[in-house]
Amino acid sequence: MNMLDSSESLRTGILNDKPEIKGKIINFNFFYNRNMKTNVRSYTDREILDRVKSHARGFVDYPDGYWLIGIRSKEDEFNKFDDKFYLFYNKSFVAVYSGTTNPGSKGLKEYRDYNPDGAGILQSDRIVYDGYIRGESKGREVYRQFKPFPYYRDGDMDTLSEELGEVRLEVIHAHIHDAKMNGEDVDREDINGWSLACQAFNNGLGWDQFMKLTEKQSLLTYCILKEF
Ligand SMILES: [Ca+2]
Ligand SMILES: [Ca+2]
Repeated sequence: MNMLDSSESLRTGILNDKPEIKGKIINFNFFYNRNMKTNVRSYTDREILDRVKSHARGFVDYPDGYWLIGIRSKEDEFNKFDDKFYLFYNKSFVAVYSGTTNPGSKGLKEYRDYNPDGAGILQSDRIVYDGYIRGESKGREVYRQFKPFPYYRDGDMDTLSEELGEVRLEVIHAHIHDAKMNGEDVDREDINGWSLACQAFNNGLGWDQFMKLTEKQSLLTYCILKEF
């Protein structure tokens, strides 16, 4: 099978608008906003798969079906959608999107409005199997967190999103969702209140594609890696 090289795709910046259907897998050369600007470097599929196996705490095996990997930017630019989401189908790369795996200004600076201990930061280098379920949040379809994903509370009020203090383990409604306004794609750059711990895609077209590809899948495995 012709495996895709995601790093090559990202470098060339070509949008393939005719997905090639191979068995159950819909292969895009890649799909993301051409103007996607993240601070995460590009990877080959193999690099990502190997890293999940060697670094994601909780790893047992590669999930069947679709699963998602967030890669958290080392640069950690304040309040920016500077991370990436890689969609795989078992061990095959499907697509890459931009977004955030960490809260923005509202979460980091105004967490006292909703939690006295700090902004929720999901743990990186961690995988949780079938921890998300397709459902509804604020009137639109999302993947809802329904199993605990280890997380931290960052309460130091600086501009960094950090894994500080004890590891906590409850469901904190850190859903996987879009960042549209009333269903309209505005291709946001600033996180503001769009993530208080949530995993948010900032490009609406990419989000729609992700949700279309995964529409028959109720449960989703999610992994977060630190940029490496
Ligand atoms: Ca980030
Ligand atoms: Ca901080």
